[in-house]
Amino acid sequence: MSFDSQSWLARARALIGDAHVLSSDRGDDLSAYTRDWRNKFEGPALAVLRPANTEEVQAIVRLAAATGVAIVPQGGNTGLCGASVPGSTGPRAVVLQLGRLNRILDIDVENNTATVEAGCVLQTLQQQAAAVGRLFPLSLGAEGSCQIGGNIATNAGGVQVLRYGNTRDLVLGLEVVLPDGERLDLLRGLRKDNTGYDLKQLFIGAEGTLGIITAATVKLFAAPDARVVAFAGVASVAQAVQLLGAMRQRLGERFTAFELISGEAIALVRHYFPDTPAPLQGDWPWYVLMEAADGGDDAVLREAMQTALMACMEDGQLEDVALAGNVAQGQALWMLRENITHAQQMDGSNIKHDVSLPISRIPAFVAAMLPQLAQAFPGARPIVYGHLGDGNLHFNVSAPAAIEPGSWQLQTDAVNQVIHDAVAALHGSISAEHGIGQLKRHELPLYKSAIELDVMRRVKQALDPVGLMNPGKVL
Ligand code: FAD
Ligand code: 2HG
Ligand code: ZN
Repeated sequence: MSFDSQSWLARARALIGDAHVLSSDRGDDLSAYTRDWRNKFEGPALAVLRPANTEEVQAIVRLAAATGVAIVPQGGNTGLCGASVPGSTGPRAVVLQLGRLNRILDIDVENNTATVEAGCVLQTLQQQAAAVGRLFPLSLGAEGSCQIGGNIATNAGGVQVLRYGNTRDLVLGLEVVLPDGERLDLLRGLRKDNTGYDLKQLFIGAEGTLGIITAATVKLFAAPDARVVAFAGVASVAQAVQLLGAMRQRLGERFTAFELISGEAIALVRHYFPDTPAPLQGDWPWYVLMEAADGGDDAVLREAMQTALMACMEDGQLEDVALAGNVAQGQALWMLRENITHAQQMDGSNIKHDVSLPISRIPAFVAAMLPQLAQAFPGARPIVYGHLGDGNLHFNVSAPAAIEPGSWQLQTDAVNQVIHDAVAALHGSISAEHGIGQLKRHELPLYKSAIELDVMRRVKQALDPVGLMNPGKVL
């Protein structure tokens, strides 16, 4: 039987309301939903559907399953690997945008949990938790627009993993609509539960390929009263790794963030955001942004941070350091770090790498990679930074200054091979926190064992045998 898109759209509109089914045939502009944040991936969608609640999600999923229409779940569309938009080939698809499921259902202060709908913007959850003296620690540059459902579906990392772990470590319960429209209620706020397989883990980091997350119960923590930010110049990545070890030893659980930033990355941010102040007098090849947080008095934490940093300086673990004097200065230091992605995007074409390695191996990896890239791709500009405290580097390579527009992306496979082969040789990962999506789908079989891929395919087959849940992503 031939597919009648008009009657499909009419059925969808009857299920969730006329205004919440966007389609190009009636003049709606779908590009904000069908093109990814980097403008790298774009695919056609029959419609963009914006359901209001779990029941409406179920109704749409059932309609799609019955009519062979694929579903691309979408949160804030800030993902960096093309997983949140339709592929350019594959089955007819709709984008299921979760933004209207945005309620905070419950904050249980005594249990230290929040239960939220999937479309709640991360920053809103952070703010609502703070309003009751609690911290939701997931923190990343896109927090003003990414959604908790997207964070869970990508197992997002961010800048506080050092202290609080990845998103996976923050999720206690989930509600999921399965590819056949069944509602799987795992929405529990328990810290201990050994009643068989931990099913929620399947959906965390699955990039929407196994079902649609509609709600989650997440952990909250005591909101720290004191927070201190420091910015150090170091002579090498090896020195930064020594500094990391020494600061963790001295500050313990109070140490919450340790971000490595290359001199090139700082220069790029200061070029595109000229109001950004220089945090240190001199120039260093590498910088480190550190944060500590604790309950109690700001002055006490500041004193502890200062003492630790001075000891590190005496021990030769850093070259120069500045401590933010107040909240605004701390935020300005963080903007230096958070604006790197934007500055590199403004600067033109770049090939992103989101790799993780044992921290001890990172200095040798960087030392080997930089000359190797320079030799293989003359003029290429590595912009290296990342969550060194988690062993996660964004080893992004910007196009040589004099190059035909568009031609640097043609080098993607060749550049990836140099970097990812080296990562694999050191038993690292080619995707530490951003995921696989469309971007690295063809590389996954090169770096993951056949048996791991086989088990992943069996899980996919068990939950989504027809393959309509975010097809063309991950596997
Ligand atoms: P989307 O981009 O909409 O979707 C991402 C994936 O999740 C897709 O596969 C999509 O199908 C799926 N999905 C979305 N919602 C659901 C749902 N409800 N149910 C099932 N599947 C769903 N990432 C990091 O890990 N760390 C960082 O530090 C970081 N910093 C960033 C900084 C900037 C400036 C930008 C633009 C991105 C950054 N990211 C970072 C990447 C991105 O923000 C994260 O991956 C984020 O978690 C994606 O959330 P989202 O709501 O935008 O999801
Ligand atoms: C970050 O750490 C994000 O800032 C984005 O993960 C990294 O843009 C990138 O490559
Ligand atoms: Zn990152």
